[in-house]
Amino acid sequence: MTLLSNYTNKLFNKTVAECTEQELYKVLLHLVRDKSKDQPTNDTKKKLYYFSAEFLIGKLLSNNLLSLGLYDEVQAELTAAGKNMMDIEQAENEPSLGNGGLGRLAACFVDSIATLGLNGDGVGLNYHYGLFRQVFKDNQQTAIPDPWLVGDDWVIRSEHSYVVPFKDFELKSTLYDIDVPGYKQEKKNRLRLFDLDSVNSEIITDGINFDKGNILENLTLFLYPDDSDHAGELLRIYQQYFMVSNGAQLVLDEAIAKGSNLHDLADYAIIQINDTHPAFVIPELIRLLGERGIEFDEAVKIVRSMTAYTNHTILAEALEKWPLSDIEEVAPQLLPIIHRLAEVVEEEYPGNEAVAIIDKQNRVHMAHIAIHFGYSVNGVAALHTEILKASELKHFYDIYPEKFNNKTNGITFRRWIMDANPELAKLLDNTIGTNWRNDSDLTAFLDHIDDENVIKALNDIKHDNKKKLQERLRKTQGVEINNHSIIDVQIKRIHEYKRQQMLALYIIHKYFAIKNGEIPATPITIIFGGKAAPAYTIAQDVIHLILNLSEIIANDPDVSPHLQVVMIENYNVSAATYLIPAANISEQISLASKEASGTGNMKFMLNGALTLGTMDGANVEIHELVGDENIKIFGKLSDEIIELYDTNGYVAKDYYERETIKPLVDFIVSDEMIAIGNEERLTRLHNELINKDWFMTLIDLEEFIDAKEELYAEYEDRENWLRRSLVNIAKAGYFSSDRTINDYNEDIWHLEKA
Ligand code: 26Q
Repeated sequence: MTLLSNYTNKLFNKTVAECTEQELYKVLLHLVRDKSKDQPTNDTKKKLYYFSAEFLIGKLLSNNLLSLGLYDEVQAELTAAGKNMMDIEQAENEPSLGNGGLGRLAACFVDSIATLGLNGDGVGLNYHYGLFRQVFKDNQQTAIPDPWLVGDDWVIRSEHSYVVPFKDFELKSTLYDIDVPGYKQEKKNRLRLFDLDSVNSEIITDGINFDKGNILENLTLFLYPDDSDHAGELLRIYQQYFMVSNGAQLVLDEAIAKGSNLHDLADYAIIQINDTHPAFVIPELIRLLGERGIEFDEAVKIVRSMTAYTNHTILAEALEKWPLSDIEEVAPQLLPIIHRLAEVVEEEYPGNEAVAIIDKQNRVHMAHIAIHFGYSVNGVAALHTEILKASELKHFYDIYPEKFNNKTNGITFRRWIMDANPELAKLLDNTIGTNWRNDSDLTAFLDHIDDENVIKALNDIKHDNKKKLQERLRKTQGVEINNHSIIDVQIKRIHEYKRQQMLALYIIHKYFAIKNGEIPATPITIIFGGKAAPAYTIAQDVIHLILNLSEIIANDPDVSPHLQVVMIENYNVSAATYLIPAANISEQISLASKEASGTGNMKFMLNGALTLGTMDGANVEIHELVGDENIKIFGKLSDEIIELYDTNGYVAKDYYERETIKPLVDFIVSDEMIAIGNEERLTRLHNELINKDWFMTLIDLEEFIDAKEELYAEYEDRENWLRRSLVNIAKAGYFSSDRTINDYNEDIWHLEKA
C-alpha cells in the first residue's frame, strides 16, 4: 500500500485513480491532519503570543504538505494516477481571515516562527465568514458572504473556554486551534482562534448585512471588511475585547501551568501587538492581574516588560481612537484601568497632549496605550520607521528613543516560491543547491547571470507560468489572455493612496496612443486585482472605471490585439499564487510616504518580476539591493510629499490643466465611458481627481507614463530583461520572513531556539 492508496482505500474503498478531486482533497486533508496531530507542540519556558485581529492564511493543503515533507511523494503518486494537485486544491475553501497586507504578514510570520523552531502561537478570532467574496455586476463590485468554515477542515475544537465579561452579560468562549507545522520541523505551533457557540449565520440578510446589535449571534460572524478607512463601530470594540480578554486569560493559564507565580509572568510570555487592534490587551492584562492579587503599579511594570507594538500605517484616519463612552458601553471594567493609565502618563508628561491616552474629545488613543505601556515600537520598513520617528510618532520618539526599532517585513518562501512557483524553485535547486530552502540565501544565483541555459530556463518558466495563469483565468472568469504578452500586474486592496487610478489613467493614455497608430512592440496585458472596502465610495468608483476601460478596450478591434485590461474577480491569496509567478512587471506605485512597507513587492521580486515603483515603503530597500539598473523608480520623494501636505502645496487643478493630463482625466466622463458606465460614479471620480485628489495622483502621472514607456521598451531586449530578473531573484533573500522573524527574536522577543 502506498501513502495515498492506504487512505483512499480506508475512506472511500477506491484506488487513487478512482477517486474524485473532492475525495482526494479529503484524503490529503486526513493525511496532513494525522501527521501534524502527532507532532508535539513547542514547549520552551518563554513563549511568544502574536495577537492579531487577522491571519490571512489562505488555503492550507499544499502548504502543509510541503512543511510536513509529504509534497513530493504525494505529487508523484497523484501524477501516476493521472491526477493533479491544482484541481484537488479547488476543493478547499479558502480561509480569507484578513483584509490585506497586515493579515497576510501575520500568516507569513506564524509560518516562520514555527519554521525557526520558536515557541510562538498566533492569537485571534475564528470568524465564520472571512473577507467578503467580490462579485462584479454591471462593472461594479458587489459583496457576498464567504463561508470558509463549511466542512470544518482545519479547525480543531479544543476544550479551552473562558468567560468574558461585558457590560450587560457574560460570554463563554470556545477556543479553536489550527496546527502550524513549521517547514521540516519536529515540533509545531498553533493558531489559537476564539469563537462563540451562539453565533448564528441566519441573521445575515442581503449581501453581507446583518443585525449589528445582536452581539450574541454576530460577534465572530464576520471579519471587518475595512482596511484603512474606518467609521467607529461598537461591534469592532466587542470583537477586540473578546479577542484580548480570551487571549490574556490563555496567556495567564499557560504561564501558570508552567510554574509562573505571575510576578514573573514576563519570563513566560511576550505579546506582540499587531497594529492597535489588539491593544486592549494591555489594560485587560492589568485588570486580570489585579483580580489575581497583583497591585496596579506592579501589574503595569509586568505588562511593560512583556508587550511590544507593531505599527503598520501612517494614515491618520487608520489610527484607532475609541470614545470613552463606547468602551463604557462594551467593557466598563476597563475604564478605571484606562483612567489610571492616563494619570500615569499625565503625571510623567503633564500637559503633553500629543502623548495623552485620553484626548480633549474623550477618545482613547490605542496606539498611545501600546507605546507607553509596552517596551518596543516597530515600523515595518526602514523608511516607514524613519517617518514614524521624524513625524507621526515624533513626540513619542522624543521621550522613548530606546523603544523604537525597525523590522522590515518579509514573506514566507514556502508559500511564495516553493508552493507558488515550483519550477523556479527547482531551477534554484539545480543551480545553487537546495540550501536556500533552509536559509533563504539566493545570492549564489548571481553567479549564473551569464549562463545562457539559466537565462533560457528563466524565460521558459515565466512562459509556463503565464500559461497556467491563462488557464486559470479561462476557468474562473472566462477571460482569455495572451500568454506571449507582457504581464503587468497591480494587485492589492483598492485605495486612493495606492493609486490604481493612476494606472487607469496610463491605460487611457495607451489606448489613445494605439488608436493613433503607435503599436506596442509586444502586446501588453495589464491586470488588476483587489477589493474595495464596501464603505469606501471612491475606491468602488475606481473599480468601476477599470472594469469600464477593460470593456471599452476589449470591444475595440484596433486596440484589443495590443492591449488588454483584466480585473481579477475576488482577488485573494490563491489568485496571488497564480498571478505573481506569471508577472513581468510589479506595480508598486503608492504616493511616497503612504505605503508603510508593502509585501507584494517582495513576492514579485522573488518571482523575477521587475518593480515599477515609487520610493515608498520597502521599495526603497528593494532599490538599494538590486541597484538602479534592475528596478524602475519614478515620482516625488517622501520628503517632498510630506512637505506638500504640511504646506497645503498640492493643487490638483494645476496638474489637470496640463495638456498631457486633461484629456486623460476627461475620458473618465467621455460619452464613450458614460454610455456603458454609471454616470454618478464616473462624475464623482472625475470631480475628485480635479478638485481634491488627496493622494496626489496627478503629481506623478507624467513621470509614471514615461517610466512605463521606458520599461516596455526595455522588455524588447529580452536577454537583458531576464538578467535583470535574475538579479531580482538573487537579491530577494533579505525579504524572507525567516530573516524578519529572526530580527524580531534577537531584538524584541529573546526566545530560546529549539
Ligand atoms: C481598523 C479599524 C476598524 C476596522 C478595520 C481596521 C483596519 C483593518 C485592517 C485597519 C487597518 C487594516 C490593515 C492594514 C494593513 O494591511 N496595513 C498594511 O500592512 C502591511 C504589513 O505591514 C504593510 O506592508 C502595508 O504597507 C500596510 O498598508
